[in-house]
Amino acid sequence: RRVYRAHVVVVPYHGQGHINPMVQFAKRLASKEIKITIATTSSTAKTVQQIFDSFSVVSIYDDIVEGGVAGPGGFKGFLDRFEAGGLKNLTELVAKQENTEYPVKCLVHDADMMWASNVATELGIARAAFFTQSCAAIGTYYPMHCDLSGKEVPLPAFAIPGLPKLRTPNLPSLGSDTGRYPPLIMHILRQFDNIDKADWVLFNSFDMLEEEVVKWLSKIWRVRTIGPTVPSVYLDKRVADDNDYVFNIHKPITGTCLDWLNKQKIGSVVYVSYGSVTSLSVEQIAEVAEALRRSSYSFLWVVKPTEESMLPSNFKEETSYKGIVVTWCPQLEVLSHEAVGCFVSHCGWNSTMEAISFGVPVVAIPQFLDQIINAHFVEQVWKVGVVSKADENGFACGDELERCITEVMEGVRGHEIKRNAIRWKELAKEAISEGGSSDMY
Ligand code: BUP
Repeated sequence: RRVYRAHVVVVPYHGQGHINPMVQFAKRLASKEIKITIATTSSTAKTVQQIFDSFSVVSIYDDIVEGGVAGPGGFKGFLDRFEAGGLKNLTELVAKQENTEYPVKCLVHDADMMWASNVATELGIARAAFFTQSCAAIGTYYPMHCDLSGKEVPLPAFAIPGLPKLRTPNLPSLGSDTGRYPPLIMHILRQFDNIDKADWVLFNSFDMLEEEVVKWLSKIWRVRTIGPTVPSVYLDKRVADDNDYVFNIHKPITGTCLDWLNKQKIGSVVYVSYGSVTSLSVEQIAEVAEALRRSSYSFLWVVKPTEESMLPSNFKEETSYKGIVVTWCPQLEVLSHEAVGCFVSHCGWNSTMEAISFGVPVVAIPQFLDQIINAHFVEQVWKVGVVSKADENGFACGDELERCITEVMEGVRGHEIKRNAIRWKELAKEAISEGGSSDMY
């Protein structure tokens, strides 16, 4: 019979970019004799349970609260239903454990679901808020929240200590996009509503990676960096059998691109992905296609199923001698494959951390929100890649993308970038290893 030190309930938000970091963290906790219950939506619960049969995974929402964002009230209506249902069901779940051998000692909740902290307060248990964005991105949003809620702003967003001075184009795209994303932006800023009461504030990052920002945020909250949250098998190999990842919360993936990668030369492939959220326009797709057609390197390009029909006619046939286009790939296996030479990435935080963890140089093609500041760090702070410059249409043209790919793949700069990428990979491994800065919990 297993004996545990404590029982922790982990409450991830059900989006693709949120599940993995929190489930991976749960695995790390479980390896330290902590009993884990994961509470999530019914379909995510099913996927997570299939992959991780050692956890208790419970559903606290019917899928996913009547109609999701397409239901009554749009995004805001969905969030309100989500919150009301979550509060009730999570309270019941935790309360039910009270007289068992392992009552719940702590809630680890996605910072996106700040209402979960009210459950902890009401039931008198500890709580940790988990951010799935970088310390720097959160550090730039926080003063905006203070500003809106009339609190004293700890420091202006433009002067995070120890960082190169950030200019407006490097900041998360709040200012320029308020018209386009108001409910989303307000949702992001709500993450801070009662953050001051959190017992811990967790980040999927590591101290060395964001040293000065971590120091600054640690003066405001009890910050703990716990990343990178990639499976142990890829880094320190300390957690037994830790090689699974929820690659796609919607469907299982097939392995065809790995067979193709196995046939490519070391460091010869450009891996291109705009992530699971961004949808490209026909014009953008044409520019990426042009860059890949002209580049002297092979490519593996992930497009959305909806984008496939937007590819230039005959593109797949004409480039089949050097590249493949897929609608999903097992990104960790791809990034850790020796054939991959660089990652053309939208720089979502998971993708950025994964590139850092595997020492893969980046061509950054940020689209919005925190991707902008992540891309800035990639080029200016960690020096592991270059940011492609947008033209008057707001995206990188084929020439520019091709130039960036060449810059990262070859020459003196490419060599330096590769060296830096390998150094960060080693530091990431050190952070997560026993006694490392991300192992202190
Ligand atoms: Br696309 C894709 N395969 O083809 P996001 C993503 N992933 O394994 P991020 C795959 O999904 P945003 C694919 O490794 C990451 O851990 C990927 O991807 C994996 O996250 C996870 O959504 C989520 O692209 O971007 O990079 O944080 O900010 O857009 O959510």
